[in-house]
Amino acid sequence: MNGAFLNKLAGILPADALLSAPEDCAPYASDWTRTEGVAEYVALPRNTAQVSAVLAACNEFGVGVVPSGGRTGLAGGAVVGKSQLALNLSRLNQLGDVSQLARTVRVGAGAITQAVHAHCENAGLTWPIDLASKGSCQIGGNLATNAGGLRVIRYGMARKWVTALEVVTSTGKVLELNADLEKNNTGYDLLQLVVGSEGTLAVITQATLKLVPLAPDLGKAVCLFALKDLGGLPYLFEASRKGPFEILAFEFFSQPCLEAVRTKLNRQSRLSKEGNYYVLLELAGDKPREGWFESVLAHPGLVDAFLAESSEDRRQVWGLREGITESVALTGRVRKHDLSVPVAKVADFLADAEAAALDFSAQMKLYYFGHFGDGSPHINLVAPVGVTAPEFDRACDRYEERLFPLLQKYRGSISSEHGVGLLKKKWLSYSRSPEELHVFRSIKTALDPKWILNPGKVFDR
Ligand code: 2HG
Ligand code: ZN
Repeated sequence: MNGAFLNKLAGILPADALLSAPEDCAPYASDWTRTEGVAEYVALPRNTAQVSAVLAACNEFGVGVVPSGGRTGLAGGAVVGKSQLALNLSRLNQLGDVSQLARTVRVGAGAITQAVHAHCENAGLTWPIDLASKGSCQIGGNLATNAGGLRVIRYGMARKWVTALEVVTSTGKVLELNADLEKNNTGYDLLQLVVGSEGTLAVITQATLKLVPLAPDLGKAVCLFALKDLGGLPYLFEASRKGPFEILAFEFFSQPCLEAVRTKLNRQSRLSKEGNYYVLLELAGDKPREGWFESVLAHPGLVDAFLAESSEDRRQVWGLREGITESVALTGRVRKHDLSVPVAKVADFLADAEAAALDFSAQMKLYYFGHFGDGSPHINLVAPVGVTAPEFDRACDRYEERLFPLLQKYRGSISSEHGVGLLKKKWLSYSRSPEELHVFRSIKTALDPKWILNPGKVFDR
């Protein structure tokens, strides 16, 4: 890295806020995808003024800068490339007072999501974005990637739950976007443009989050269903929608996922019969009407059900779903996909995706799970024991050449929630037209004329 640039950085940041020892920098080079990165220098600013000065310096010297938070991303969005500066926002972790009147809280980009939940709980409120990675991920990253999570069916994605952002542009200008207004109909919505832009348009430094009352535990129930086949999934979803009750989550997973959670994490299901697929239905409000379970279970595609009403039982059932990512990672080399198709088509799409994988069944195994109710299935491809990494990677590449055209046929999206980052970039044209990508590039150039912000992520120049 250029000496004059480094001297400038050293004048902006105190010594403990600029890391250069390889062992200190290494953890900041990548994310949960473990994609190889190279962080030679890591800036750890404490406040917005420092972020602004660092970005102005990067812009002046044309140095690429990779913003990051908890680095829990699953698309390689925080992976640092050669000669790029890692800009980690973890130290901007202030938690402001909760406003009961406005039902908001102002927090720093580096505030850990779970810490925000705990902070707001004291006031009987919560930020309703619930993610399996909540113990490590940070608000800035949640917003920069428009995170989804486990209760999108009830609350939507992260972008719905923010009323103001403080951001720093590529040239170091600090902008306050939207100033906490509930209604603001004055031209382009710059706040929403930054949300989901994966650090390519501006760096988020603070956010005002919208809160909701904590859902009362009373009356909350979690049901785990075992299903014989994929056809049971849309049936059960429709039956649940007719409840009548409020659906807080409608998640699904396949038998290999349950098997992985059992063997790797030693978590057991309380069902007495096995299925090929499982559904976790969380509901609140009114209980299902008399006889609802019996009538649903009479369907030939449903095998068994377990109703968890105590908080311990509910925790156990959620533990099966929440343990999948970790246990699959312990099973073998993984390639991840978070896809999106119209909810009415998820089961058909999965059947086709499974058929397309038959030729590669010796080199890779399919693990399905995810957010059925949002039309958002995750397909994790996993290397069986004895298959080498190059064999597995080749099979995945060939499978993807079938999977993505199939997805396009279903008018789906290559990423429902993890984002494009580095790893999905080559598939972006399956979800976005050349005309859209042209607009993307014009917006990028307008906000980041030298293309220094998270270079090489989402799309290329
Ligand atoms: C989830 O739904 C996350 O648990 C992670 O989006 C998905 O590991 C994955 O592929
Ligand atoms: Zn997910």
